[in-house]
Amino acid sequence: MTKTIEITQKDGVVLVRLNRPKQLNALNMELKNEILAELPKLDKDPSVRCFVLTGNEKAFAAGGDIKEMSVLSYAKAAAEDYFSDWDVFVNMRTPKIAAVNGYALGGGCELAMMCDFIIAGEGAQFGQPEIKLGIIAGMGGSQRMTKLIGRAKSMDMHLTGRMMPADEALACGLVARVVPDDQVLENALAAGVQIAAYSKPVTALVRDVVNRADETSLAEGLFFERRVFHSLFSTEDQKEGMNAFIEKRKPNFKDK
Ligand code: DAK
Repeated sequence: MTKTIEITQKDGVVLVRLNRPKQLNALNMELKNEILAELPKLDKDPSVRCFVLTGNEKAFAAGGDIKEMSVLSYAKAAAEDYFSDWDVFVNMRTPKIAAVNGYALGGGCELAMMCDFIIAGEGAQFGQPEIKLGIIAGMGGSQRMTKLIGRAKSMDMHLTGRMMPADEALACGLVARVVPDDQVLENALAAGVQIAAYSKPVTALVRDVVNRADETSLAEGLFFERRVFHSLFSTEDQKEGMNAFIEKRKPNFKDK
């Protein structure tokens, strides 16, 4: 039984709701530990084909828990390599969608960016306001945001600590879709159901090849994509997908 997150599952999609509403879903250790205890198990479950991570109307998450962090020492942060364990979440191979309403600030913005893409409500606000607290982003914000929106805007966000509204986030590539606030979850779950119908090994490989673009040169990335592409012609799901198209029916993927 989890306390700081709620997990429900339907049609192959696991909905993970951050559940510390009084603290605007600030990410404390308990919440991180619950995510890292529960989600990797589900990641390995063949019936789980997509995650949707969400908060509530007011906040996706307003950052790391400032009260908890206020007493942290350098020695502890360094010795325990604070927050490197979020990599376990990032490296889960099942696709993850962030459904963002309200604030996604600091660690909240970073958590959204750890997902494969973000669907935001019109009233969503993104930001890396750590500078106001005398720290910097520590869960990947300076790196992931820079890759997503470029150096100029990322510097602006990290140096001023301002909030970025959803329309700007869409225009600069931080988010994939902006929809009316009351349609965010519905939209994200529909995308999840769509992804859930595809071959699970293939959706995992899509993540691998797209993520490779961040890590390598164009030539190496193209080489990697081609090799993965070739390998898929050894699968039953490739035959099923193409035969279904030719026979004008829905494919029934078997993850083989
Ligand atoms: N932590 C703890 N509590 C928070 C919180 C947070 N990040 N954000 C909000 N709350 C709490 C408030 O304290 C308040 O609690 P009570 O006073 O009622 O007990 C309640 O949530 C409602 O907040 P407000 O009263 O402030 O609500 P407003 O609507 O007036 O304002 C706001 C909403 C989002 C503008 C405001 O709450 C705000 O500015 N919050 C802080 C945003 C922020 O600075 N976030 C960045 C946190 S720093 C690290 C890795 C990562 C990180 C750190 C270290 N290592 C590797 C070591 C991450 C750091 C961060 O994310």
